[in-house]
Amino acid sequence: MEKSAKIWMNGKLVDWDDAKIHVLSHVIHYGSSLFEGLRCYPTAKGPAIFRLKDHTKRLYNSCKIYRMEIPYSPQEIDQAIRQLITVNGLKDCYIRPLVYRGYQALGVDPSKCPVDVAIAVWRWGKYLGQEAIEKGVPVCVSSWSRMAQNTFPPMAKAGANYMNSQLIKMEALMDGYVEGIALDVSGYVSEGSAENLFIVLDGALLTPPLGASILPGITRDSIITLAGEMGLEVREQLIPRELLYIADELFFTGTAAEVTPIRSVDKIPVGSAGRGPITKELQERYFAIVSGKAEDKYGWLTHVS
Ligand code: PPE
Repeated sequence: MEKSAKIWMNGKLVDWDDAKIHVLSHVIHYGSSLFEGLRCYPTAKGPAIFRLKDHTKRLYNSCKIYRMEIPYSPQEIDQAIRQLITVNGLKDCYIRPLVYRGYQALGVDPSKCPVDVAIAVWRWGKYLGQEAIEKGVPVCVSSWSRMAQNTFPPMAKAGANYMNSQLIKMEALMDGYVEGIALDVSGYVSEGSAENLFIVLDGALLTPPLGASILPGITRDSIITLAGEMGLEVREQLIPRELLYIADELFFTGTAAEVTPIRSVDKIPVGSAGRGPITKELQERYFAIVSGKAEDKYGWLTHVS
């Protein structure tokens, strides 16, 4: 990965190579971390963070679910992110805020361990490859299911949930795909290892509901809004696996993946096996907003300075 100069740790700016924690920190043993992922894009008015307040809100929600109190206000976190981007001199970066149970005592009960906060920023290119945005990616349906809703709450963006994501991703890569789509424990379509999923079918846009073990994606929410602007009917509904094979278009959304078309599922071509017209139009609207080229009607951009 491309190193930056500084990382924010518990209110201090430390050198990238010195941003270390103790090996007996609670998080390392029991996965007790909650995190976010945002992107900052270059615009004509300087670098702008996409949906900063919504990401910070989701971080607080994730921590609330796990009874973790963040020792900073949301305003302090937002300010720290902006300061960090400026200090590192970045225009275009990925932002990773992380809240975790630190070093004090081992044992499952986290209550004795401090709640530590770190924020890192670095340059991160196209998540699923350079070509993916135009040509789409080949994916499979994973043999792994997403965790059941009453096991690891999927609405919390917890580090531990990504053990499930890793199984999905590794299997997909080993089998020659770029990504895997997981079903939920009832057999309905859930999401990719790190992306939400949309289906275009007969001119309507379908996406799994919150109860299908998905992360409530902020890109997902943005796409639902942009689809509404285009006059598309959007339905959050349970999606049977076979709809993936007969969809007109399919695409992933996520901060890292942005809007990435899917060109095949289990080697069955999706539509014309490339980027479909509705996907393309949604992509264009999305990229126009994040880059400040389209009017920021919803107040989604926060300028760094
Ligand atoms: N589902 C999962 C499981 C997920 O991890 C992400 C984001 C999404 C959906 C989309 O959410 P949003 O970014 O709010 O639209 N995954 C983040 C982490 C990726 C990583 O490899 O790390 C991301 O895209 O930043």
